[in-house]
Amino acid sequence: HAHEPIFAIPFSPAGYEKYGAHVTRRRLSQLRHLYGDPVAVDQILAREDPVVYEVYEMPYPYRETDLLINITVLYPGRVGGEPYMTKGHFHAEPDTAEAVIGLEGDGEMLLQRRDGELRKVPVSEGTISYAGGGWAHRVVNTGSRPLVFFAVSGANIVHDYETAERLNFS
Ligand code: M6P
Ligand code: ZN
Repeated sequence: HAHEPIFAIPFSPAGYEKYGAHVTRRRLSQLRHLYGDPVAVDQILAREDPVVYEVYEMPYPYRETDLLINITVLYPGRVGGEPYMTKGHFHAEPDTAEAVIGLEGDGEMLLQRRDGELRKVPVSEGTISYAGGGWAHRVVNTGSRPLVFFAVSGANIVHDYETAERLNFS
């Protein structure tokens, strides 16, 4: 059955890429609303449009009973006083959990519930962090090296960026 994938690939962005991963590159110009200092954003964009993070994902026709597995490389950098971060999202419909395993580097996952409650857990080489359903999650690179992490969730998720953007992990 073509829709029931079996594979074993190296546990790294390069391994994913070698086996045909789809790579999504997020540049600062697409992420400017995440940062509190618009002048700092414009100063950087006047020179260059840096890649802030890349998500490597195997291009399967996922069914909702599959597992979504991706590797993200979140580069080190700052915008004003704030470190590079992912957009962050809720899993809507249904609220599925996600586990994140740190492979390289140092950072944190910010979690926020719809009622506003905010938490923070480490995402570093050798940690496994777990976001139960109902917690929006954003990863922040607090270190000076790329933060590389593996994430796994049910493939039934729908990314809700709007609600997370409204609450903004603040
Ligand atoms: C993690 C997971 C992925 C997500 C990625 C980038 O790897 O949560 O599902 O795609 O981070 O984060 P975002 O989708 O919020 O930009
Ligand atoms: Zn997620």
